[in-house]
Amino acid sequence: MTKLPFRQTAFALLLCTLAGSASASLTVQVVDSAGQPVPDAVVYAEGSAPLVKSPAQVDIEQKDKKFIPLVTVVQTGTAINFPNNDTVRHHAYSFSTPKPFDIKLYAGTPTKPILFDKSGTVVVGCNIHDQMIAYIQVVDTPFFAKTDASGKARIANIVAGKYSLKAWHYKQAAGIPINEQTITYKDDATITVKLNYKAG
Ligand SMILES: [Cu+2]
Repeated sequence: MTKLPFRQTAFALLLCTLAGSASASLTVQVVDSAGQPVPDAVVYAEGSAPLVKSPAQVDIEQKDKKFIPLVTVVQTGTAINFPNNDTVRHHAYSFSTPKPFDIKLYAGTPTKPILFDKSGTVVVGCNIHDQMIAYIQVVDTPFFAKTDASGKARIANIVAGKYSLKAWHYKQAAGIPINEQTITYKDDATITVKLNYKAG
């Protein structure tokens, strides 16, 4: 094997490190008590790793008299816009403790986004259309994801460490504690979380 000059060796090592961190992820499969995959569940890993602030700009739009998406997960400190893409006006509000708010009857995008600065569940409704509902899970960690139709969520760019892995679903009755387990994450892994109730 040809010996690489130091600089090239260092560069190759750097590339390997970057490739490694880019691909590392934790996949979480969420099933309910009947073993059925649960879509739209929120999973998040709380640990002692230094927190990176996610500067993401998040939208919950209103279209066809629905909030889209139904479920949103954000890190504490994230601002969310509520653009109205319908021709009718909406009035988005919440009474939830982490962030009560009220965006009175409006069209288009409200001038100011709402800042979600405390963790917890925020249920959003529309004062005009009773059927409209959205759920926001605000979490104190940058390591979070939402399950897809097959009940799988991929937490990307999670770093090695010990975590409390939590799972929350909007159909879980108030008062049911959030599903929680302690995990040690090292490298790419898949973990199954079983909720203690039937989601379907
Ligand atoms: Cu409405």
